[in-house]
Amino acid sequence: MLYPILTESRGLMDLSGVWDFKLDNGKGFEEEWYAKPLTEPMTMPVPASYNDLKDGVDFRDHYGWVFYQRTIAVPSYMKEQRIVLRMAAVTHVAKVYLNGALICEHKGGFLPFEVEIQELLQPGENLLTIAVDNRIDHSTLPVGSENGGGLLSGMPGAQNANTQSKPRNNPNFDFFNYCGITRPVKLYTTPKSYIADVALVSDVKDGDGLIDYKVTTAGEGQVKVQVYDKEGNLAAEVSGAEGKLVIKDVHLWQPLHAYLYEVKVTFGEDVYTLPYGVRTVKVEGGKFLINGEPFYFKGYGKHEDTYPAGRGLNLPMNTKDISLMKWQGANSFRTSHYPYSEEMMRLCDQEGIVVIDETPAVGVHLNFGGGANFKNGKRVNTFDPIEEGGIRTFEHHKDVVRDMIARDKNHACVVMWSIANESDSGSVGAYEYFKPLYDIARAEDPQHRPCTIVSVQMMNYQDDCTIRLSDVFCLNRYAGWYACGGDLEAAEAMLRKELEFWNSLGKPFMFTEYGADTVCGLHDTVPVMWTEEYQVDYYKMNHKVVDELENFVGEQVWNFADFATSQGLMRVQGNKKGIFTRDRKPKLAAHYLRNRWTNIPDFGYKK
Ligand code: GCB
Repeated sequence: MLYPILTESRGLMDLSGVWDFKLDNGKGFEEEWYAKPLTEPMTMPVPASYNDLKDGVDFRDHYGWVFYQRTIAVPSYMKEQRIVLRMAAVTHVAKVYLNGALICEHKGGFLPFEVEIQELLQPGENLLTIAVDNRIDHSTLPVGSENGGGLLSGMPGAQNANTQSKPRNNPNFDFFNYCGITRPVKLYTTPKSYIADVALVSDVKDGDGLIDYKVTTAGEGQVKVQVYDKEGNLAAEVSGAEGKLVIKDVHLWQPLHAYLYEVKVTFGEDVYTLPYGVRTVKVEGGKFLINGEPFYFKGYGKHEDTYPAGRGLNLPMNTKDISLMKWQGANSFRTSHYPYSEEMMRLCDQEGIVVIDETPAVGVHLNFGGGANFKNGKRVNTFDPIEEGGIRTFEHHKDVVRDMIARDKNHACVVMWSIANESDSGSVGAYEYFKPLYDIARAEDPQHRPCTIVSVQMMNYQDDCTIRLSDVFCLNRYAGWYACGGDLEAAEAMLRKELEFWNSLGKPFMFTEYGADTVCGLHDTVPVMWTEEYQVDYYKMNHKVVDELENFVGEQVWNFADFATSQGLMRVQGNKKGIFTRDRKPKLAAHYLRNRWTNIPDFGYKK
């Protein structure tokens, strides 16, 4: 799916701004709130998560539908155009109404969807309503617990469904269930015959860039593709909907040294341009190769999480985060635990930041941390048949893998797909659940990037189905925190034993998470858990181990910054594993990592 842009043939209108807003009181649909102006609406900015924007616990923790509304009018000179309404992300379910009629529905809170509206618009003002549902359960991604406490259910004090004062979301994941219209809503136009999609795959031979391209179109016309370099010189040109472009003496896109060409596609009257970096990605033996050189990932698992926008698009913070990463010598991050905004992906292309792109499949694990899940008194395993209470995410999971790749396939920054985070990948039925998802990812990605599942720490890691499926083993490991917390010596022995196993498998492996909660400003002369000193010692111990292992190709710390979560005994106003605070001030470990990472090359660290 193409990102909406302004070109010589395409118009673009951003509907960002202050919309009318109302929480559903249970009667919104019955009373058809979408058919007329909302009565006594609140103000609400779009894009943003609504939760932190008005005060009161009932507002923040609202369960169910909300209604957003505004009017739109489209200039009459656009009448002959195709007019598309595009929502970049609505979390988690959307029903879109125009003048009271339902015009589209969408499930999944982190990927775009669109609908043609030129035939539906009335002259003058039109009433646009977007109803948004934030409920999560065993059929949604991310997954919500249906039994109460969610991820924290194994912990003392957690409520189960029967003792909760009212229905609420119980995330089976460790981040706040921010929701609303979190990314821009836009109107764009195209000529009636238009470019629907572009797919690019590059290779490099004898210093030249070879780009296989495919343009999907609707209607009548001839396709022409031109590639311009940074100075605006024509570097390649070819006709036809499919074929090969050759760029002589190509400038490669390199980590932290981005170079983007502009690919200009013309089809009849329609013109679409996209920035494109030429680079190759390959896994060979125990190495992760970018442009044929062994790359070492240094960086983070992140969140789209800022105050008070929640998961709402925050362009200044995206820029600041990349600046902080560069200050530290980091070169990469993972879009934990959902696809990030298109604006962030485009920024990473421009800034040379390497990205592991992750679906919103988090919480596909009904027995997390040994916590059991029951139906009719019988223990239910994650991948048991649906009738017996097993997870119901499979069909939706296929959609999000497909849609993420459809959206992000041309980004140079994306070097690997993460199909899920910390699912129940060691249990019976996991292979059968995940194998088809890897197959889809491998078939849908024209660039055939490596695929992975980010795996959870478990006792029986030898049973992890990702061993059979992943191109790179991505491990989330907390030796010295959740395991052997406070005893770094024991943690070191435990970690070394496990990592030697992964090293012996002959494929590259890396940390996609490791970390220790740290309250900024808490210090001690002895490294005690939660202090800034402990966080530094925790990382030093982990690095001692991973530096010994030749197939270990990267360290992504958990987390870049402190972030909001549900409440629980292990969370102090959120998760405190950030190397930066939520407002991006460095903890002690930020300086330690800066020193380490500026001394580790991006390429050739593991000989
Ligand atoms: C994990 C999860 C992440 C949590 C983290 C933690 O393994 O993938 O979402 O936030 O642990 O801090 O517990």
